[in-house]
Amino acid sequence: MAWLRVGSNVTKLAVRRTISQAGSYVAPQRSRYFHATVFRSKAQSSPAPRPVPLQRLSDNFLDGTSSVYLEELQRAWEQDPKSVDESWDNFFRNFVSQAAASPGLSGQTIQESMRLLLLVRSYQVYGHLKAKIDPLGLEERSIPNDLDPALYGFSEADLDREFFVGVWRMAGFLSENRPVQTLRAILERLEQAYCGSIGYEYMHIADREKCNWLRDKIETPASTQYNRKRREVILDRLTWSTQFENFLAAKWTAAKRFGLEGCETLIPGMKEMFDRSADLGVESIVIGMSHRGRLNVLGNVVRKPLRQIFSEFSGGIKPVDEVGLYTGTGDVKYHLGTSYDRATRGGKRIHLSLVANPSHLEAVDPVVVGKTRAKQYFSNDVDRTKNLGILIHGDGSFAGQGVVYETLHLSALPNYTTGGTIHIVVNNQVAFTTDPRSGRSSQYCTDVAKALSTPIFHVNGDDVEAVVNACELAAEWRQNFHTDVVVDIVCYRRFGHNEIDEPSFTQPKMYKVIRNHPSALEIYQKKLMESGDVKKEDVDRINNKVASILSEEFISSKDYVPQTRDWLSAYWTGFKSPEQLSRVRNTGVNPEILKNVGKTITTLPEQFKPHRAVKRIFEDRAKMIESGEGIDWAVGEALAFATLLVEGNHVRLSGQDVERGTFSHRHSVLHDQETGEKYCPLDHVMKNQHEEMFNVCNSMQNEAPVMHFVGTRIALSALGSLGTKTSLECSLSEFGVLGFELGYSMENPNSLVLWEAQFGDFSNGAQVMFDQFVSSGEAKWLRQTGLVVLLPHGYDGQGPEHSSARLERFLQMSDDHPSVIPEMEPTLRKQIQECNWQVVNVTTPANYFHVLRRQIHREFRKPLVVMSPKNLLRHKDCKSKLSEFDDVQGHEGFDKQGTRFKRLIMDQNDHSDLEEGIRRLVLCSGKVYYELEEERKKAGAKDVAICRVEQLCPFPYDLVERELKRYPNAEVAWCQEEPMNMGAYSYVAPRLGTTMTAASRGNVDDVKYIGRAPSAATATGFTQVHTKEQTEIVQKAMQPDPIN
Ligand SMILES: Cc1ncc(C[n+]2csc(CCOP(=O)(O)OP(=O)(O)O)c2C)c(N)n1
Ligand SMILES: [Mg+2]
Repeated sequence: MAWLRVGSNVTKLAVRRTISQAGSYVAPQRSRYFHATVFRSKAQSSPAPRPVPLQRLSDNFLDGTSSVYLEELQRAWEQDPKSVDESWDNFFRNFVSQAAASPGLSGQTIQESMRLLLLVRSYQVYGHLKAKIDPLGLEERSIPNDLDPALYGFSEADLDREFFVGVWRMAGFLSENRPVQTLRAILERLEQAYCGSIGYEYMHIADREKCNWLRDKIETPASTQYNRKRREVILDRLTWSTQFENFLAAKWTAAKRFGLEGCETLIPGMKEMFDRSADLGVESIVIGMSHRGRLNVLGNVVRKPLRQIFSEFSGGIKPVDEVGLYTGTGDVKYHLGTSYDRATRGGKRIHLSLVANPSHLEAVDPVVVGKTRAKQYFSNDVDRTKNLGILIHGDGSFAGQGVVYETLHLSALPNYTTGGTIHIVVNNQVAFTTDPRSGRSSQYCTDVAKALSTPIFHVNGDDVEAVVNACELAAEWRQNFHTDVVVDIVCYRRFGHNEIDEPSFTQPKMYKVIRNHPSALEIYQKKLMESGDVKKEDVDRINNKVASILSEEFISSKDYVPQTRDWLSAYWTGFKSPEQLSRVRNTGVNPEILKNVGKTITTLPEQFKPHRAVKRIFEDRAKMIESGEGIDWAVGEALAFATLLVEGNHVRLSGQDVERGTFSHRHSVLHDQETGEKYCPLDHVMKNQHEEMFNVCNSMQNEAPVMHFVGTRIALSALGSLGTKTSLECSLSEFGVLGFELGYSMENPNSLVLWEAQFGDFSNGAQVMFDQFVSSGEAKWLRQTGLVVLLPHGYDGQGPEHSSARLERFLQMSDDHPSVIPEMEPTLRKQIQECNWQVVNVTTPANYFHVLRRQIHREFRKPLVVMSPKNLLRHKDCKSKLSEFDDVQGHEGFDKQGTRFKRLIMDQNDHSDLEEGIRRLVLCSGKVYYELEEERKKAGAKDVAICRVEQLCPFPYDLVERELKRYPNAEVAWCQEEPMNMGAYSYVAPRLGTTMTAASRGNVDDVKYIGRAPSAATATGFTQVHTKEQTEIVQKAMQPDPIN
């Protein structure tokens, strides 16, 4: 039966020729295909079939058995329509009624109907492979056989026969209400819809409603037409985009600007996308993009004043000397961020912010999404339609950088969704010097997005109207379906990677074509003038207007002086820059409030049936609050969250398994053991508390409903759709999730945003975030963040990947000076403000409480890295009294430092201001303290003092000096668990040395080291070796002989 399967080459050619000669049908030109694709060989082709009796028919789509079945089905239906399934009833009804209505249809067999359906479907699925999306026409790609009418048995003779192609519950071309048409008209329309300047990839989306919506948009011809007025606006915008680059090129001939030439249509595309989004309710857009075209987007889309851009381009003038003006270290011009309000075509106003980003491609992606999510929370945008995130990517980086997937992967998680990000790829078909063939394994650079049922519109970047159309469609999709969407603008890069690069070294063929290729503006001007929509005078008028404004702005740029810090925007008004003094405040809380919130967070609803062990934990917690004694780590943390919540702050804790806590200590969300329902005590510290005010997001998969208090009763809320604590998945990602939380934290200072690594060791998966954003973001871009990073740390014998948290990395990036002691007088101290971040390793629940509260109770924001404990979570001595949390003065537990964070904790042996008999002062940080204390007791080494440096960075010079004075005869040692080349030693030693010099106690050479020897691995994998090493460390710290 092989002859029945596929049409012969001869027939196929004939059909193609006939079709291509017919009117406006666009003939495929093989040389213009964009990317090579390997498809089935055509060698098995055979003669085209004519309609055959059903029982003899057998082909790919309908084997013999099914055709007989079909005939029988039709017969049965004719006798009784109800005897067949509803879908077949619909099918036959349409088929027969259409046949009756059109005499030309009488010859249409069921097999032909089925085959026609498959042909249409093939266009929907594979049409993009034939679309003319490459402006350069360089890459050949073969068209799949599936788009060949001959494959379906149609020949030239069928072109003018009439057919009906309706299908039940299908929109667009296949909708059941479609009129009867000739095969020629059907093919013509399919080519127009699917094989023009836009290639649509959407048939991988499983949802019928979404597919139908897109089919309707794609297959309805009217939706792609623009009237004269719109065309003039598009022309104006394209002129701005093109002339902006020309102007920069003419004025700064040798400067790197990563121009947009070759993709100038991005600007009208983005502007139309924003206009459409605003029409559909968007009020604020957060944009992230890399180098390419950034200046053009800043000037023409975000509307940063051109004079400012030109001024920065001329050398980046530092702002004038304003009192307290912090200018940081600055960044290159194509990394800076900004935000403005601008009017839209439809007369609305929209707020646009472009997030500052580092060179690291795509690293800004999760930051933008996190910031968007925070905006949605703070503007009560519950259906996520007012705030939108837009990411602009390069083709190489979109395909290559893993953080792209990590970001996409967050898009549907309830605690991370933003209701859809719009992605635009500036696909110039090259990455620096690398061709797509060598740069990715996939057909398209956008294939990663298909993992998420994301529609992808590949559009020819030379066809500005098609770009605008795809951008508008993306905006509509996002507002309708609240999921991600991708616009892939296939374009080229007119110049090299940057303007001083020679592209012909590596892409000679491509650049030969580019040299003679007209710009998108020239193409559009010609098209509009030929169509009569605009005249030569109109084109000249727009050109002259743009040129003269650019020149005026250039002249003004010479006198431009930036006056204000734009980082103090919106919620940040009144916050202090590193150069403006902000006084240290106490962070203790009124005892009554402490008791009240303490009660709320330790009491469970009566009907709730927790796990037995959890029940006990909560009973113990309740006792801690009641007695005011023995507060443990989890309660200390919960009290910090609860008190911040009652003060009106937002608290968000994110990370893998953070609900329960990796070490099963937190239990912030409880599960009813009978019903599976969840209960989160911290959701109830306020009356009518917003469900997202406390947001804990982890990787548990359970989708149980959440219990809410209604008065004294408990009600079960139905599963909400967006952003409720009903489905608490978090991606198993570090880079993406940390970036998200960073972006989230930057929106509003009145939010405590925490990211917890499963073990601190895994944080290096997010190293780019720490290096490029968290540690240096304020210095480069003047943006503050109070993000808290919790990194479980401590040597407990759990092996090399579960002990270290790489404390040394964080300290090595700290910018407090190792040999200069800053002003430390309490009323004048700006040490933390001037430092890039804080690194702490705290040892008591109360100190943890205060360090978290301190993040909010100050007039500036600074990232906080916490080496958080593991075994201290349950350590019998790691307990605090409730009085250490309160704001009462003069009672037990209130020392000179007041109830606030203690940067250093003095020896616990009640030492006086002068202890001449102490022979050694051991300084340490973190849980090793408790082991040292135990050994001191065991060894009876009362002449050894132990101080805890709770805040490593910035270094507490003043307090260390005080302790040095207290023990004038003591040998000074630093004790740590880590190997010598790791941990805090290399950071502490020079600073301790500086303090010793200041106190006339020697210098860095006099700092004694107690800890593990240098090592490549962070820890041993052998428990016995670990125990031996640990014992040696604490014994050495107490040894009678001096440390050498
Ligand atoms: C993470 C990272 N790796 C490498 C680079 C160096 N680099 C800068 S641009 C570029 C090519 C990017 O190609 P593509 O994404 O296609 O963008 P295009 O420059 O073509 O617009 C590379 C490799 C970088 N900036 N960031
Ligand atoms: Mg590229």
